[in-house]
Amino acid sequence: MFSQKLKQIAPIHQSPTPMICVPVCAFLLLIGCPDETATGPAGPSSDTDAGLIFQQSNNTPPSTDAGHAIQDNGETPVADAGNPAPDPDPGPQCTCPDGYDPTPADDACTKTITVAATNEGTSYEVCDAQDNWVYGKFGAQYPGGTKVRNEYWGESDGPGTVNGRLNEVGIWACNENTGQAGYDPVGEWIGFAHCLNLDGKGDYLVGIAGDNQVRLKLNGETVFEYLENNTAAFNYWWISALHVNSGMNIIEMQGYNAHSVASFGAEIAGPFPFNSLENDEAMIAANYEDKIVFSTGVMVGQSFDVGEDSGWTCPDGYALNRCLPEPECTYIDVIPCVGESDVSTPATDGGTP
Ligand SMILES: [Ca+2]
Repeated sequence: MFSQKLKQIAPIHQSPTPMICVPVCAFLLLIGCPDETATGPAGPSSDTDAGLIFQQSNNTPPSTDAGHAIQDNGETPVADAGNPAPDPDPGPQCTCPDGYDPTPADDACTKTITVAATNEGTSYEVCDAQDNWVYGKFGAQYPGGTKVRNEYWGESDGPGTVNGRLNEVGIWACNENTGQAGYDPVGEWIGFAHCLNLDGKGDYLVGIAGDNQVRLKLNGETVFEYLENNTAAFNYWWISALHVNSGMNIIEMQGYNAHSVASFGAEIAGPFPFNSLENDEAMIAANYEDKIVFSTGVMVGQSFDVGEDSGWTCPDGYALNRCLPEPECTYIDVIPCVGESDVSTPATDGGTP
């Protein structure tokens, strides 16, 4: 059942805690190079987090953004009390099978089941990860294979140049002894859940990268993952496009450190008009930079929330719901309205709960 109270989004993201960027080159030289690269430390710290301007909160992006199609809070028709006009054409109504309710914009049917989340008893604080020139050195990679290399996405041929999204927003669990990002946890998926509660359907871009593996889920279902133990998971900023229906959607982003040095970065940008991100060219043309609504870069000082042996965990197919005042696990199934075959909308069925 889709409860209206879910529209109240808890302000779970506080302002980022400024981090004092401590040069770590000497430290790195002592401990050896980051894994997967034998070419030395990242050089002078060029962390520019202070220059990031993240205006978003965890709230639903304003529906009045120019240029996107989610604007269903428009004017209310003025009723003429003395001369009742015929009801305006309500447009196609969404009919749903038993157990499903129409989404707020009547664009799909959804079933949600919410159960308690398990607190694993261990909580990792988020620290700014160590920069490295190999992070994002090849730029962004889009689903169709197109690669875009520049300073924003990443472009480096050697230790003297450190840039790109993963260096900008990369984080990992703090080492409690040093107060800086450490190696641990090793061998555990950790990350964040971000809840979108939308008045209308839309498209979103997600960028993700990590040392050593990354995974992206929409409504409990994996939509992108990079599980190879090679350097590509952090040499590229991996872009995915998500179609999301109106109502509640949960995006979960996780990183996995196989060994040694760790970093994980992810960003959500949008909304963009529904079905507007159909190919690499459209995604490249979209204004990702100005539409970021979530970034790991603003999580420093907070806690990782989606873990396996730490943070919060949910049953398979359920997503950690941070729209609620307390974290809970929500299963979200989205299907087309009866009689419609909305092939443009990928199923976000998380499987039978
Ligand atoms: Ca690693």
